[in-house]
Order: sequence, then structure tokens, then C-alpha cells
Amino acid sequence: MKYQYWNEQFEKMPRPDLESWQLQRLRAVTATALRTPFYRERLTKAGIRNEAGIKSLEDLRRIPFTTKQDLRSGFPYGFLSIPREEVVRLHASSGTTGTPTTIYFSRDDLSRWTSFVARCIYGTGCDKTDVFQNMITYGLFTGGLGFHAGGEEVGMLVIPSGSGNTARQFRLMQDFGTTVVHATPSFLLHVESRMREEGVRRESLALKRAFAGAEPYSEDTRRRIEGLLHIDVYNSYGLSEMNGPGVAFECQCKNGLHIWEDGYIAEIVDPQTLEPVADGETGELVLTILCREATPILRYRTRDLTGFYTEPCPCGRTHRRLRRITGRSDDMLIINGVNVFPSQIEEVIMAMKEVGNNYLIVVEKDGALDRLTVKTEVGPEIFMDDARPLNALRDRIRAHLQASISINPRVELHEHGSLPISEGKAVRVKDTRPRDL
Ligand code: DLL
Repeated sequence: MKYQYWNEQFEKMPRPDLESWQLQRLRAVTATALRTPFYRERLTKAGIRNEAGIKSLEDLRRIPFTTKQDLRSGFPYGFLSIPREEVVRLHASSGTTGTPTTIYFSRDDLSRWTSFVARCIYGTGCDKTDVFQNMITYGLFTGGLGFHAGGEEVGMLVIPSGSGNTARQFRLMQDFGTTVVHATPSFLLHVESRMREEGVRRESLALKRAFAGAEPYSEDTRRRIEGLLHIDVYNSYGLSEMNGPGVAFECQCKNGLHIWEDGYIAEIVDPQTLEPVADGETGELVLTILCREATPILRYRTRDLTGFYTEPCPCGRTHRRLRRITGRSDDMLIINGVNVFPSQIEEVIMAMKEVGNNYLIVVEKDGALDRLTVKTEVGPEIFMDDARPLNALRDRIRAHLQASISINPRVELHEHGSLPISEGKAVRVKDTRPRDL
């Protein structure tokens, strides 16, 4: 396969050069961070008074971790390290779980972010001959504008369609010959279901690729989308605190996400002890951003669980690859004492072809005990009025789930297209148990 590189010098940089680049950037970003009230206090306490306090990459470990709570405590301007007049954009998390967190960008920050996103897009084989439909939320969420700018940088024709309104999405695809789309994996599944319902023929579309991210999904979900839509799906990872999309992305080998180590320092730590895990082991991803001046964030605890692949990638890029993010350390469900990640449930059900494209996990109290119910849609070829095959399917799903998560859940089968869908990130878990205070 012939691979293409947006910035070959950096993407294939030998590791020793990459590490000296990181050290130089870490020093610069430490100096920037010392201009914010939050880090001035934190770093001084840790004995780092200026950038000379960082002598090697090992010194990163002297810097305390930063958490989402810390970022909230600095709302709105506590992490801003340049004069307000130099800021040209802000993005913010939705704030549904508390005070929002805000990230500021200078003009140079935006152009650095854009070139990382362009690098991701170009590395999947796209170029200016492509028509790119950006089917994700625009606004404070970073997915819309981040990919929009990256797509333009590559020179593709960008259609800022935003998410939702599938009928209009199909029309745009047909009218302009869309070749690449970007969406959450759950929206891609929804688009595929609607295509079948509305009788949109796959052959009437020129689709070749999709970028899917912003939420966890399994390898089986990727295969399902690829098989149904006859496209290549590339996994895209990022978070607002680290700019947004463009942090880690799959190349054409589709075997893990290259994390751009000239822009970020990635560590994997044990979420309990906060010590580094052994190479290749799973733990919590901790990120330091090296490519932003307006809002420096050092050693950010992402809560995302992943690990590094240790062998080199055939594409020749030297940046390490992350395994698919299976979930967050804080989305683990404890059901009658048993730990379950929603991703384990998705993995089981999405591997079964009779199961449709949407599902919902419900956890509730049943007396003193917890009760887990897995609601899944069935595929459009399955009739809801024929009880025998439905009962057999329900039993099979239950048996597979029990083998995987050691819990015997209730399984409810729902008609194709009947479970709720969300326009942004999918809500896959409804946990109605009262919380201990
Ligand atoms: O979701 C940025 C983004 C936009 C990434 C578009 C990719 C595409 P936040 O809203 O801050 O930012 O959410 C970040 O989403 O910490 C993960 O928990 C989760 N996440 C993002 N991408 C993936 C992925 C954007 N590919 C949070 N796989 C992160 C699994 C993902 N989880």
C-alpha cells in the first residue's frame, strides 16, 4: 500500500529527535503554564519555578496531575495564559455534569490544531478530490469546527451539514457526490438504518470513507458500519481539553490510533496508584498538550482507558499507537458487586447480526438488588409478531452476555428504529439507581 503523509518530517521523525522536540516543547509549555494562577501555585509547590526546572522528559513526573475538577475550579479565566485580546476562539464542554470547562485558542493555536486534524484526514488517503460531509454538531463542541477547518486545510470540498436530519443528509450526499463523512459511530448506524427505511440505494452514493469518534465503540460496530455502508471507517480520538479531535487517529493500516507525539505527551497510568503501567498494559491515559499557548494543560487525567501497541506500524509513522478506547474509568457500572463496562455489552450484541443498530442499557433497583436490562433493536428483516425466533434470539443474547459479563441480564427486543437516538453523543446507559451521597 502507498501511504501518504501530511507532514512527513514530523510523522516519521526518528524517536530520539521526537523526544528532544518534546523536551523543548515541554519546557516552553511549562513556562507558559507558570503564567496562570493555577499552575504558578501548583508548579511552585512541586519545586518547579521556571522552565529550567525541566531538565529531561523524566521531569514530567514531577508535575502534578490536572483533573476536570481543577479545570472547573478555574472557570472561566483561571487557565488563560495570554492576554485576553490575543484569544480568537473558545470551545467549552457542555457542562451537563457541572460547571463547564473552557478552552481558549490564539490564532496560532487554531492553526496548529487545524494542521493536526489535516494530518489525520490526509493520512487516511483523502485529498482535495474528496467531498467531505461533516455530519457532526457544530458550536461549542469541538467536533464540528475542528474537522471543518482540517478538511478545508486538506483542500477537500467541505459540506458543513451538522448532525441530524437524515433526509437532508442523503440529499446532500447525492447532490454533491459526498465521498467522506464524519459522525459519531451511533449516528452512522442511524444513518444506515434510515437509508434502508427511505429506500436510498447505496449505489446512488459515492461514499468511500468515514471518520467515526467522540464516543467509544467496538471493533464489531466498526465492522458492521463498514459492511453495511461499504466504506472504510477510521477511528478518531480527541477531547476538548486537548483541543478536540486530532489527538489520535488511525492510519490506513487501521490497527490502533497514532497519537501525535509532537503535539502531546501521552502516559498510561494505573488509575488507582497513578503509577505508570508496564508497556502495553491497559490504564488511564494522561495527556500533556505541547501545541497550545492560550490554555496550557499539563498531565491531564482523561479517565479514558487504553494502552499502547508496542510493535511499530507498517505505515512508517514513528508515533505510538493507542488501542481502541474501551471506556472511561468513571463509566464502569457496578451491578450487584460485579464490574461491567458498557463496552463489554456492546461487543457482545453488535457481533450478532440479527441485532439491529441501536441499544440501551438500563440499570435500576429491584428491592435491595440491582437489575440490568439490555434493550436492543432487532434488524429490519425480523418480524416482531413471530414469537418463536424472537424468544430464541433473546435467549441467545442472554447466554452470550452471561458468558461475557457474568451477570444474567433481562433482554428486551424492540422493533427496528424504535429506541431513542440522540443527535450528539449516544446515551447508551440509563442508570436510575439512587446515588449514595
Ligand atoms: O469528543 C472531541 C472529538 C470530536 C473527538 C470529534 C473525536 C471526534 P469531548 O466532547 O471533550 O471531545 O469528549 C471527549 O469523548 O475523553 C472520550 O471519553 C470520548 N471519546 C472521544 N473520541 C473517542 C473515541 C470530543 N474515538 C471524550 N473512542 C473523551 C472512545 C472517545 N471514546
